[in-house]
Amino acid sequence: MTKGSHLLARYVYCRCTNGNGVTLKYFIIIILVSFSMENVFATEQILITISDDMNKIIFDGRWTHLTEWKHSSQDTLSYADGTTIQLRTAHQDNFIYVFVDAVSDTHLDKRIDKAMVCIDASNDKTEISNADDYCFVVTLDEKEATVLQGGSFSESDHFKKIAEPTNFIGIGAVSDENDRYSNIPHTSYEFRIPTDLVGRSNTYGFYFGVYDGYSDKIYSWPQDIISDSSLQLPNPSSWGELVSPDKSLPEFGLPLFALIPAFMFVLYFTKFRI
Ligand SMILES: [Ca+2]
Ligand SMILES: [Ca+2]
Ligand SMILES: [Ca+2]
Repeated sequence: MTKGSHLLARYVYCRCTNGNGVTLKYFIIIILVSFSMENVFATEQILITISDDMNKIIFDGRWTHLTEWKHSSQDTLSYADGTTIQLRTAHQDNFIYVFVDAVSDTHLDKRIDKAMVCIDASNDKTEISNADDYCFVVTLDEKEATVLQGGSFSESDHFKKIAEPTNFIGIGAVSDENDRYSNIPHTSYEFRIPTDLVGRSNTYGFYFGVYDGYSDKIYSWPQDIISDSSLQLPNPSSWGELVSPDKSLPEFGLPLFALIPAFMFVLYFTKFRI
């Protein structure tokens, strides 16, 4: 069963009379799916879409042309101080593509402003990061990204820097007139994350943050994450989820669908007439 739901089977004996006055007896199996509302709705989700165009992305850290990221999911994130971030996500073949468009960050703090995208490959939401948690940190105007992998290395150090994975790309830049949301120059970041690293899943743990050096603030998703330090990565237990709804419905996985034919089969063969 998927997390947050429980499957219960109940057998009910039914003695009924049909329209012709014939008494029928049935054993009816009632399958109940009960959801833990706390688990299902406590985790925020971003829905990622499959795309045919992501392999055409030109990785320059900005909208290279007006329709470059058109065939991707869009999430508009608004913050209490008026800040807006446009997030675009898609997957194609062996990559997850993420575009963080920090529309409100018009203070161009080169080599300071940054965006970080984190994926919990198994979505096990541990309090302390583990080896399937990865964070990709891209700094404005720096050529190399920083890639971090989780693990308990010391009481305060739960991520370590690793070599850039093969085929990973992360780049930050200043937007230009091709930006879909604003003509005022601002920071934006493009990521290509290989599934060879994070695996293929319909549901990843997911977190991202945009750090603005001018205000010394981090704008994160999920938004209610409170961190001791603006640059400290929050624990995976507080991350949201990146969900691929076009592959399967996470809360109604295969086990339930597989039981429906079985239910019909049992119902048919337990029906009998006196
Ligand atoms: Ca681009
Ligand atoms: Ca994990
Ligand atoms: Ca800035």
